[in-house]
Order: sequence, then structure tokens, then C-alpha cells
Amino acid sequence: MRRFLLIITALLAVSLTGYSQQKLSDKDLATAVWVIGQTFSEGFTLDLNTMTYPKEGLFVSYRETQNSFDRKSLPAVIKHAHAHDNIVGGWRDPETGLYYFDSTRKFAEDDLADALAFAREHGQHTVYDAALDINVKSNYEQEDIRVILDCDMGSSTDDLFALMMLYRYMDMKRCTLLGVIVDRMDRANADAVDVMNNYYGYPDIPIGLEKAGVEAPHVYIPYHNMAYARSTDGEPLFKRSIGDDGEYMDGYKLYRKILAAQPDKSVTIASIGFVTCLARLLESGPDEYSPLSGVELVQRKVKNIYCMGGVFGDSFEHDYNFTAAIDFSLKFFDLWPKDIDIVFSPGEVGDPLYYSAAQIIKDMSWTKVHPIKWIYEFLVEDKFQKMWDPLAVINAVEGDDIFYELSPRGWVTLTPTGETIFKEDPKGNARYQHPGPEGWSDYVLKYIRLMAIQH
Ligand SMILES: [Ca+2]
Repeated sequence: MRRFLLIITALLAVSLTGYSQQKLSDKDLATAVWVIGQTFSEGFTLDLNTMTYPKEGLFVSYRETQNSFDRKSLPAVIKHAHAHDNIVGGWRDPETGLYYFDSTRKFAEDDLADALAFAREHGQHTVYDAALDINVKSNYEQEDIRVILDCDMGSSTDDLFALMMLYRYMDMKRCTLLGVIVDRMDRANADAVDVMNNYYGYPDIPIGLEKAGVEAPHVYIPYHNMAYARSTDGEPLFKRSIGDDGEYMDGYKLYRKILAAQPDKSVTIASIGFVTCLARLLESGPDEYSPLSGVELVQRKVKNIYCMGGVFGDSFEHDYNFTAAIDFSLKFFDLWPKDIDIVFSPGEVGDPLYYSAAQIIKDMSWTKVHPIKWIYEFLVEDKFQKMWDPLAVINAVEGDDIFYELSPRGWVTLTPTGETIFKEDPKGNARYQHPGPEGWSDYVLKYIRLMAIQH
């Protein structure tokens, strides 16, 4: 009977949209919040001004109320909420079964950097996005991640999204992008990266370009002219740091220059294109940047590599990245040091992540002119892009424990026809991502979309 009355009280409280909390005593409010907690076992966020559940915004708990896990603690939570944002949240810890209540702060949907900074400052593990209904991990104990992105810019647009994610991670102080290697020959592809660097506010990130890689690989979407787009009055649409007469360093050379200047075992590589520059790096000898050979330099400076490529599941679709540059790929597999971890993001993991052209344009409606949006407005006939490449980048920055279930350790060999073969061995340097459980693909796509709407 008592529980029944409590539920009635709570439902009454919640149903009175616009009902000012001054009319509801704090004692009644505590009762209502308690019952809401009992009703929503997964968790809830409640705006005490309106007694409604917010439909948008990013929500982070205050540190001051984080150990409030019983009914006695609720008056203090509500008092804190009144003095701050007037929002309370609750969630059940699945390990202990305890239900926690928090006073909560709200940020705008496009203010993820500030929301994460607040979460880190307050020792909170997650930021809740009400519009997308996802929890974003704050990784507040994360160390500095130094990343080199190696991409085949100029064909599929998922390389652009992967690069966009890295700028957003930098905005959130979650990584340092040391450089971008473009392993698809043709300077227009490097110019596209230059546009992205400038657009996202990082005009000085060095760019290297493959000069002896795969000859004329297939182009899926010919967006290489994006860097030279003009407005109707003939003005360049996008800023660039490297002029038409400027030079890009050879990709493997830029690898050597960057690696030589980094602390030992500190660099993470995210490889989302061909491995031609990596193969040439591994084959390289001492030069003006380092007395070490390429293999020694990688062994000394690289912590790990996350590699979009390979097929390990039942997919019939052949791997593209390794096969298209098979001679380089075989060298890469042969020379990559056996003591440096490699995590593969196989094609089948990204296959279900469809980002539609219409959704891309909508998510970038916060700005009139945007390099990725420009491609979708003016060039693309495809209806969607599969988000393969961001998966390697997310893994590289967020670590191995959060987004993915990885295979056991083992060794991966590449056959001359481009097949990737995994042999389990606890001493092996290789693991590969498994597709997540049901709902996982939706979650990751929402996460990529959340990054796309930040500005
Ligand atoms: Ca790619």
C-alpha cells in the first residue's frame, strides 16, 4: 500500500509539467525522486523545474553528491540541485545493485568538450546524451595518447570522419595528433587533409604524402577536388596552409621525423588506408632524423598500432586495404616488430555502420560550408558511407577495454592473395575487434554523429 502511494505521488509529481517545485515540498520531492529511481531501473535524468525528463542536452553529475545511494541521501542531493542546476539523475550500479542519486549539470548537445572537462574534473565516468540516449565515457584517468593517422584520403569518406574524430578528441584534450600520413598518391589527397586541418583549427599538423605507393588505386568517391572548391564569386571555399606550390614530405620520411622526436614507446599509429608508407618506413635506413633503421625506430618509439583491415569473420567481402597494396602489405607483415601490439579492425565490424548522406548533411546543419558536407551536397551519389575507419581511431584513443570485445592474442599472417589468417597464441602481438552485441553498431554510429555535431 505504501509503495502504491509512493508511486501515485511520483506520477502525480511527474505528470504536472510546469508544476513549480516550490509547490512541492522538498520532502515530497525526495519521495517522488526515490520512487522514480525504483521505477527506472536503468537510470533517469529529471529537471526539477518542470518535473520532466530532458529530451536533449549533455548531463554530468557533480562530485559533491556522487556517493548518495540511499533514500536518506536524497534531501542533500535535492538541496545541492536547488543550489545549482536543479537537475537530478539516478542510475543503478549493476555490480553492487545500489541505486545512486546525483545532482546533475546540463551542457548543450554541441558542448561535449566542456561536458567531458567537467566530468574529468568531477571524477565522473560518463556524460549522458539525452538526444541520442547514449552514455559517453569520460576516460578521466586516461594518459596522453600521441597519435599518427595514416589514411588513404581521397576515396571513401570514412577517412574524413576518422580525421574529424581525432580533431574532436584533441578539442577534448584526449589525444595529440602528431601528424597525418596520406598513403594514396596525388597531392590533391594531401590538400584535402590540409583543408580539414584548417577547418578544424589545427593548421600546423604536419602532413606527409606517399610518393612511391600504389599506382592508380580504385577511387570510390572522387572528392579530391574538394580542396579547390570555389564559391559562386570565385573565392576559395576552404582555407589551406600549404599553397599550390608547397611541398609535402614523403610519407615514410615524415614518419621518421616524427618518431625520432617522440619519447620511447609513446606513439600510437592508426592505420586506415594502405600500409605502403609503413612498409617503406620499416625498410628505411638511418637518415638525418635518426641513426636507427626503420624497424629499430618503430621498436623504440611505437607503443601500438590500430589497423583497419583484414577479414576474420564469415564475411565474403574481400579485405581492400591490404589486398590493393599487396606487395607493400606483405612487407609490412613481414617486418612489423613482433613485440609491438597490433589490433585489427576488420571490415565486418564496420559493415553495419551506415551513415546516410541525408543524416550527414543534417548533422552538419550547424554550418553553411563544411568540407565533408560539401562532398555530400555536390559530389556523392552514394546514399550512405560505412563507418569502417573511425573504429580503428576510436580504439586507438579510447583504449581496448571500453568499446570493443577483442579476440584473444595470436599472430596474423597475410597470404599473397590478401587473406588474413589468425593463429591463437597468448604470446602473439595481434588481436582483432569483434562486432559488438546487438545495439552496438547503433551506439557507435550515434557516438560518431555526436562528434560530428560538435563545433
Ligand atoms: Ca580508408
